[in-house]
Amino acid sequence: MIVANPAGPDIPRLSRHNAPRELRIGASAPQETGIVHIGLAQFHRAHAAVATAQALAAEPGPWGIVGIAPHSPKNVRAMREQDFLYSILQLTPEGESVGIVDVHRDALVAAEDPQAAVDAIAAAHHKIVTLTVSEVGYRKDPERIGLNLDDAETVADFANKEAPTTVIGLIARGLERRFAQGGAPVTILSCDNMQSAGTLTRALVLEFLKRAEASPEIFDWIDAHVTFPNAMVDRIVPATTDATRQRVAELTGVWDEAPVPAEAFTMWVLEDKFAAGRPAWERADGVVFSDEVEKYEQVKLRLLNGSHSLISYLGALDGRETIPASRTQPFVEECVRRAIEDEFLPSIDLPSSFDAAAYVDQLFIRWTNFALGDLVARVGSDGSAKILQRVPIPALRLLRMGKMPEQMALLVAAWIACVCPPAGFEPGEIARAMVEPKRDFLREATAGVDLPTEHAHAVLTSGLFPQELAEHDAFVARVGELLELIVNDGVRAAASEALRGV
Ligand code: CS2
Repeated sequence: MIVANPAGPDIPRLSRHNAPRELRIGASAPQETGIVHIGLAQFHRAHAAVATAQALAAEPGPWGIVGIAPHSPKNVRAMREQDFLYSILQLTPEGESVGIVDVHRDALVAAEDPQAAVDAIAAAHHKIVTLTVSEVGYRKDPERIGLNLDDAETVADFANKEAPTTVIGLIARGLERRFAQGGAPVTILSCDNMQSAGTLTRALVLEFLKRAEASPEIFDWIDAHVTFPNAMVDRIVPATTDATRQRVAELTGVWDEAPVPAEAFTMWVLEDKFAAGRPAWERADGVVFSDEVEKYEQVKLRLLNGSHSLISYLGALDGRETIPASRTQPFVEECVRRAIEDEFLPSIDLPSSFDAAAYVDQLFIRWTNFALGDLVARVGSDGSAKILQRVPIPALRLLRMGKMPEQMALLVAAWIACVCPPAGFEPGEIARAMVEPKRDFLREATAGVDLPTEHAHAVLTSGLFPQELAEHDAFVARVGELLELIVNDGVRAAASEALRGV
């Protein structure tokens, strides 16, 4: 097909026939599918899909992937039009390179055809269901390891056998059908930035089935034949822009509507607990099988993701559009270093022989990737769900010792200033570009409140945060003071105050 390329002459649409062979990453998958992946955005396409292509080059197997997008048709449509191929545009300070991934064999949108999604999860030849649905997708209760029962769609799904709308609902219904069809073993592999991601997913699925009054035998079957390994997944992947598409077209000579920009770094640490086999992922770049995955999750969720949030909210309020532009401001770097050394690192149970200093050095280099140009607004999006994975544990650890987690308080204050600004405060267009599903909820929780200190109190006690943090008067007051400084004197004044301590 010839597609009008907005920035140049017409060039052919990427397809299996015209994809330059020498650009293929790893091997193409066979027609036979063995993996269902839920969440067809950037993370999976630049990570597990790439690892699968490389594993297939080392050891062929029935590991084609069926991609399921929960709601967005964008990548599904684009990939369908190009035989499911797409490119990875790797962007580093040293230069750029492009590779083409060819492991997907089908793709669908669950919201358009929930039955097809449930069928795919239930099919006996699918041996692994992988997930990258982001923190928000789990609809977890902020307090306990369980479903958020205030979430109307989750509750509606308990009675909705035919067309579940939530991800946990889809998996639970898929497992129910699978059990009814003979109960072939399967692995559910969460690849999201959640602590104990596999254990959590299992708890959510089991709670869903209980509340949906599933037949008692299914629980024994899940115990014996369904595994939920924990995993830590890491590769920074910004959103695709027209510039990404244009550059890929220049490098490949074909038009890819859905390429993924990515850094070079890639890491996947996972538990080897697979119920029905797996690709030879250990043969792919950056993959490690380990019994210490939960420790690696702590490392990544706090040192990388937690710092990322701080860089993002401070940067947005300072008018910095990208992560490298923010991270290279000396006041941001200083806050992040203090957060890492005083608050995150002491809260982590490090994996054995893990070189934390080298990891942190590498993080600062990764965050300085101007070529990648990761946006502050991307990282700052969905903060209400992300912060819960990154802030409460290190904050509460210090508070219980009678110390103030200054940088965690600053992070929360800056987040509030960005996504739920106190009356009269304008956080700027970078903060306004952050997607925050709880914006309306936060606006209601703070309606009629005047002072920034009261505003912070209203946010922290709105039910979004765990009770122990929300009821910690000194922490709530400190967030309020820092928010007041942001509003009156700017984010740099608040950062200086947090660096000085109370
Ligand atoms: C980021 C992550 O969105 C965020 O908050 O911290 O997407 C981060 O880029 C990835 O986890 C890197 O592996």
